[in-house]
Amino acid sequence: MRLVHTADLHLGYRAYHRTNASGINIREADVARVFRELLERTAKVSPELFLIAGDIFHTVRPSNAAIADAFRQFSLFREEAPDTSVVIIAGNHDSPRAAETGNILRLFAEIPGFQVVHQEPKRLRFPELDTAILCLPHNSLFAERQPAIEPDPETGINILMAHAAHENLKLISHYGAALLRSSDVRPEEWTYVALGHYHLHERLAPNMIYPGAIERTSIDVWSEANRPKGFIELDADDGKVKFHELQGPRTVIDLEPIAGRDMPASEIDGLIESALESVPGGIEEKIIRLRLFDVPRDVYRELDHRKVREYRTQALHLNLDARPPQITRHSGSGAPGRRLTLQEELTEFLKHRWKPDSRQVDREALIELGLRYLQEAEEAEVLEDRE
Ligand SMILES: [Mn+2]
Repeated sequence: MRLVHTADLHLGYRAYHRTNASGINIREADVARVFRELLERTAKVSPELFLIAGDIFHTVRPSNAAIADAFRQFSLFREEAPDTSVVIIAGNHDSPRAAETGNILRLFAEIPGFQVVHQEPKRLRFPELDTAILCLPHNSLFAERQPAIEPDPETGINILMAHAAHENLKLISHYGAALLRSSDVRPEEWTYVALGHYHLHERLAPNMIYPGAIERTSIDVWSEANRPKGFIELDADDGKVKFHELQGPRTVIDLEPIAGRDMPASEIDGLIESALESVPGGIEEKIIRLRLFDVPRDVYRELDHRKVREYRTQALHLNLDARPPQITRHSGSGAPGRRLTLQEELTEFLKHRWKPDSRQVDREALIELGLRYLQEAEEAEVLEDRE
């Protein structure tokens, strides 16, 4: 029995306020294109099972266009791979907080061969494959009564599929996801553990894997620079795992920061130019960040901003992130002498120093909200153009 495992599609994701000739946000179009590549290549593999471990959509209420496109593509997939059973679970991005809101993912259960688990834990059985899949969507892990995470002794191939943050991940914050403890999930008891939520490809055990998101859609998109995107193929009979790299994701480059201490603006201009010119194949259509450390505001103002604007029109997105010299105030966090990013500062403050008036406040949700606002501000290029 062979299966394909993917997660974190984030259909409908948008960023940078740049549209293509059809008026569609370019990043949304990127995600849709890579989604098509994923389905075409999965159909070529023609597995018995196709598992999608949550975050199909970027938001609980995706646009009609994103819903219609997903439905169309999944229906085409059905025609291309009529013998593949598809199992979808909901993630934190596509699980409404109130159950009565209803989950848009249920729509896909209308397609023959598709099953969707979006709320309660559920074990799906495929007797002809001697396979059982225990599905743990995001909301199921917050239920008062926690599901027993145990394989089915009657079935030969047992698969666990969950959308959660495994505690062995080196994450700063889980951004509202459920935490999966090592003591709850013992991979040696399962044929395979198919995880979703973490956007980087990560193999926590030979048979316990995060495939990673199919495009670079994280709040901190720079954490996904230079890391391959792809999906997993598993041969459940011999345990062989193959990572298929996707070709379509847009290039994201986080350039080596420039240390601008005691430099005149002209010298920094030169370093910016050579850094951007060092990008293989040029900066055109790419997503690029270049950090300038220890550049005082008056020096920053003197940079050649006309040139910078030119670079900005060539790249899809250029984040020229200048930080004035400042002594790190929070000892123990971050590298010595390095100023915290706004994102880090916000997370650190809300996590450790801020005392809420009410116990009702969901700290993780607030951090996520704050980070999202910062991202939106960054997308509007407000933060970049502080001159
Ligand atoms: Mn996700």
